[in-house]
Amino acid sequence: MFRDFFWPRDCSYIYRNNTRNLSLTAKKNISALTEVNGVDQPEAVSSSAARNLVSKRQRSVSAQDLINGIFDGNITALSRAITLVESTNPEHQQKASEVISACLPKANNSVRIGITGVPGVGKSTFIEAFGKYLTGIGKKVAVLAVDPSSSLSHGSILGDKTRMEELVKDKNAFIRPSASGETLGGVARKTRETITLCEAFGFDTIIIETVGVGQSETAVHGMTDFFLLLQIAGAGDELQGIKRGIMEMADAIVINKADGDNIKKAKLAKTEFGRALHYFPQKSSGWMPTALTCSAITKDGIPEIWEIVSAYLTLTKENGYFEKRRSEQNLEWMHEAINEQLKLNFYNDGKVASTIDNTRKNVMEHRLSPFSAAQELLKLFLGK
Ligand SMILES: Nc1nc2c(ncn2[C@@H]2O[C@H](COP(=O)(O)OP(=O)(O)O)[C@@H](O)[C@H]2O)c(=O)[nH]1
Ligand SMILES: [Mg+2]
Repeated sequence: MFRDFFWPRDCSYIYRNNTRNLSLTAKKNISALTEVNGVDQPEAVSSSAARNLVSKRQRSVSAQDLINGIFDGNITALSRAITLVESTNPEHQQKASEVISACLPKANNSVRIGITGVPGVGKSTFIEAFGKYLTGIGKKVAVLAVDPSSSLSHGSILGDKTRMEELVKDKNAFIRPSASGETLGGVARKTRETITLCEAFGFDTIIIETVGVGQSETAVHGMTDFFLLLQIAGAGDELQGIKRGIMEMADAIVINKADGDNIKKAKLAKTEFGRALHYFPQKSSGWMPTALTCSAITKDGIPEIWEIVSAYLTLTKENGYFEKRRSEQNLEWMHEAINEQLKLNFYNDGKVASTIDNTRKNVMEHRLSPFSAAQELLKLFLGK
């Protein structure tokens, strides 16, 4: 089991605080390990040993050490690198980008599967069953999530850990709670970089869950090879209430909870979805999306889902779509990174920050058109 799962979302603070305490004590030339106030120092701890420890710890987070650690299969190094990716500290970001650059050449050998569906449909339970099946056939599985709301809900995956009891204990699986962030763009960037790190580490199957709200499906679709929509059989009119765009993105629709009394309804739903899928325009991958049923509880239908993913991989690797799409995704990644950075620079600009509240007020009170307001702020930012 990888410890990462049980750690607080940002475990780096533990590390930082420890290091800071040690540095202080070392500087004051008191013996080390005074992290707990009120606990007497053991006489035997020498200050030189403390200094030694501090320097070791500091060295252990150099970009090169993290890179070596990731390539050596050290899960702590992977977790720390992900924490750097998630950090907003510019120094951390610099280090993260060094690690990512080194990881990129090793990071393409995988299948990335996106999973979406409304809350309650069984995504977490499904990922547990599917993930266990995959590690059972020798795969190394990393589970990540894109959840732009997670700063409020403290991470959907973390909240769901009881649904992934077996996978959490599996030495060939790694589950990382979603990155927090205010913008979907920011969260998506962090997730993409985390994918790179996980792949360089040696995970060959990356599962990315989306909470199924807002635009997170589009973001996850944009970073995966295969997109799976989970559904449950409803009251008969299955297609009601499903966003057309999501159906269009799906490479497979899986009707979950096909167990007990529900089997018959699930089969009917599968037929209805299968028929509906035929009305969508042909995909540029050449793949014909399919509808299936499964039960994440009884595990019925789980192997068949992997068969479908495998068939998709065979087809798209043969016809060149797989590589082409990944290249396109890389370009998209670059553009998104530019957009994100420009936005960040704009909103963090001193002149913009000191004016924007007033400009917002003028726009809200109809004294200034939104377009002119944007132009004014951009002029300030660009210095023109
Ligand atoms: N009967 C049945 N219940 C399921 C199945 N999959 C999930 N559930 C139940 O559905 C509820 C929601 O599941 P969860 O995995 O948390 O859904 P999520 O919100 O999409 O992640 C839980 O009570 C699960 O036990 C299934 O295949 N069959
Ligand atoms: Mg869940």
